[in-house]
Amino acid sequence: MTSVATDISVDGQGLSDRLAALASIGEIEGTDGACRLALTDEDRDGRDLVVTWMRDLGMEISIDGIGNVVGTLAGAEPGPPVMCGSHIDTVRTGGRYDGNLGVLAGLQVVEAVQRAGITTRRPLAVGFFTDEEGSRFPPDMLGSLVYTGEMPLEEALDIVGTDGAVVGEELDRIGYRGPAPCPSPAPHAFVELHIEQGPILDTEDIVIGAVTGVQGISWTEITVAGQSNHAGTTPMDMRHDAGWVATRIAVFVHELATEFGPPQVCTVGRVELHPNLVNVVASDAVLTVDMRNTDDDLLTEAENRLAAFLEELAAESGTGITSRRLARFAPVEFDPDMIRLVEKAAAELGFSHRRLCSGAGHDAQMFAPVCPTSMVFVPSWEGISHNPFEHTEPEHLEAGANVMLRVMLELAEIAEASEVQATSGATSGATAEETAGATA
Ligand code: HGY
Ligand code: MN
Ligand code: MN
Repeated sequence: MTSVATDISVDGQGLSDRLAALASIGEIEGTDGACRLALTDEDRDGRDLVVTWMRDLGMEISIDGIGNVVGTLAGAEPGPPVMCGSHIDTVRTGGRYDGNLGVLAGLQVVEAVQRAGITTRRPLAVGFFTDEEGSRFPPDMLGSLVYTGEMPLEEALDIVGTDGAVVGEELDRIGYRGPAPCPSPAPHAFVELHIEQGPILDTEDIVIGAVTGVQGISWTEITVAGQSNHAGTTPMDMRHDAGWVATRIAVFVHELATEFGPPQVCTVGRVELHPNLVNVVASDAVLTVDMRNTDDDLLTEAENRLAAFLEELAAESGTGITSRRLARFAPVEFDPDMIRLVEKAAAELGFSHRRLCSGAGHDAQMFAPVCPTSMVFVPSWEGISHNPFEHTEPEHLEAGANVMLRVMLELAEIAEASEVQATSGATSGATAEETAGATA
């Protein structure tokens, strides 16, 4: 078994070309971004394109009952693969790189391995997981939740989306309810390349993030039942105004985040009023609250403070307020050896790097309990994401993919190599300006 480090690298231009081709599906006019909400026709078309690329690479395709797709390149020996992957569904204001980068960089890794005539001991796998965004069908990371056994398949198939569609019916409609059983066997290891989606790497001018974990996530949907009334004739003290209540909730959670301080964040991202007319006091409101913190106790405290506020507000406003949890994930820590592997690969390739915790949720957090897992981050320009103007420099995309390639080769081990130029094994390039293992 050849275990020397190799100096193979991915085709950076090929990666950018595939990202552009995928972004053309559901493209958002005048931007680099795309809208491919989970299980829509655009998602189906994106899936078809990536499956075609996987087949062109000679990968064996597996589609499971929730529509997760995994392409596998055989290794010299059978057994659990070294897996990379992410998602190709987007939010409505999706950027070109969120999720897509981790999947398409995986295909570049496979291509580079084939080009170099390398056979790895373990199989290599690239996956894309259904409905990672969760914005149409909550919770987020739905596909990887089912893949790793955290949610029963039947429960996931029954989920009703924000538009009233049902997951199982939409999977059937787009032809992606596959035969592979859920949950799936755990991979040997899992690594996800992703844009940071926050400002840290960009601000500090650092190329690679060795991700230590993911912060806790809490999504709540709140329904307010008031009374529609005339906007002109109804005295203020006679109103049961769902619009006003929804606004009070948004102000409350914003002030709660300020009171707790970083890393606590709170977001009211969705508000629907009924009848939503200029001259009618709103009778109904449905809104969502997204709360996150790296500390699970603080996140629970924030949830409790919100619940108590809703009780007070219902009494004060004379409205009925109910809520339901859409998602709740405790903070996750990644495998220390995997984190070090990412740092080692970045250092060997001469990239500046630092540790940080992920503010966003990712499929990797679902794999952390079942196999050694970590993530590789690359910078997001101005920290912008979930925005069609999301941007990452091509050289950073390539850097991240090469770090992931090196991590995967280390984990999969090289069984045969026809054109490997063994390097001395010493680290090449500048020593990374490794900063202390601070987390965000
Ligand atoms: O919500 C998230 O953090 C991810 O984008 N699904
Ligand atoms: Mn993502
Ligand atoms: Mn996202």
